[in-house]
Amino acid sequence: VRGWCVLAIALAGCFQPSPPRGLACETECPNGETCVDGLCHPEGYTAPDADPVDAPVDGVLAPDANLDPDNDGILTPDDNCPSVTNQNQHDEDGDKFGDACDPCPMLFGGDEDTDSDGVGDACDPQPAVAKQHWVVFEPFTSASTMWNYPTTGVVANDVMTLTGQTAQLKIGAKSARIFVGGTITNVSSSATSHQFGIWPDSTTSTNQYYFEAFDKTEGPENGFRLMAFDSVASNYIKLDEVLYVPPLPNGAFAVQYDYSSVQQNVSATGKFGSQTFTISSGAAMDLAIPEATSISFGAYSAKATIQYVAVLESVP
Ligand SMILES: [Ca+2]
Ligand SMILES: [Ca+2]
Ligand SMILES: [Ca+2]
Repeated sequence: VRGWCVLAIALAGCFQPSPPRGLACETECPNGETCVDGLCHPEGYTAPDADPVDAPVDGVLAPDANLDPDNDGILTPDDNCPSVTNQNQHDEDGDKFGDACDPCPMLFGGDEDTDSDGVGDACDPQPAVAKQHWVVFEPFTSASTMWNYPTTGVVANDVMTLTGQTAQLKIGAKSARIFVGGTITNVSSSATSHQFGIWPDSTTSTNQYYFEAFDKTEGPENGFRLMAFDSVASNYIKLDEVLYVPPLPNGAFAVQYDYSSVQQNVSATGKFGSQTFTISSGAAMDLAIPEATSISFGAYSAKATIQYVAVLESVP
């Protein structure tokens, strides 16, 4: 009988001298553990304070510095990013998460972050691969030294307004997803061409791969397009396009432009007014896509009222 019992213990652990960790106990727990509030815990464990000192008392906040752990002057119960310093509390998409801690700051909801890389699934080129991070989210609450503006005053009232102008964001990336959104209107009914574009620039190469919405009334070139510019041959190469009837569709617009010098491809998706598009360069080309060292945004014979620009980078 004894032999059977020893064998049974070895195989199935049928004998337990005291309750296992995390299970109910009265006083007794395994060696190295202690019984607290009816459960076994590692020794040294203390029960959480049932009545934290910083809890509101009769509707009045206790004078405790812990209520503002990020020191932005906004007490935690009212802070839309309780652990990130964000004094302006700006919330671009109005989803109650401040831009500073919102994993997808320009899209209401969509904040699940499956791979926990800080970029919400709805914004993430690889939602199940933790390789992304936000480089910048720009809600235009104030002028920023990260930009070269065409004129002073283009940033006001939480937007950047470009009318026949280009603004340059002084950041780069090897592999980036660029978001821009706002509203667009054509400025002159007599203009024969309208354009909105995103031009990643490079200090190491004069090759350019850009997105544009472009139309010319005298020509057949109307559409949302991905273009390459070969500066050596002074040659423009159309990579892909979705046509629209000119002029440039007005109304709300949003563009998501993927630019990769690592994968050697570009693609874009978005909408202008009711016109949507999805375009892609496809396979790598002979004309190398350079690492972007800055990113320009421009509107011509059109007024772009830009509410946000955001850039995330994928680490190879
Ligand atoms: Ca905060
Ligand atoms: Ca938000
Ligand atoms: Ca993610």
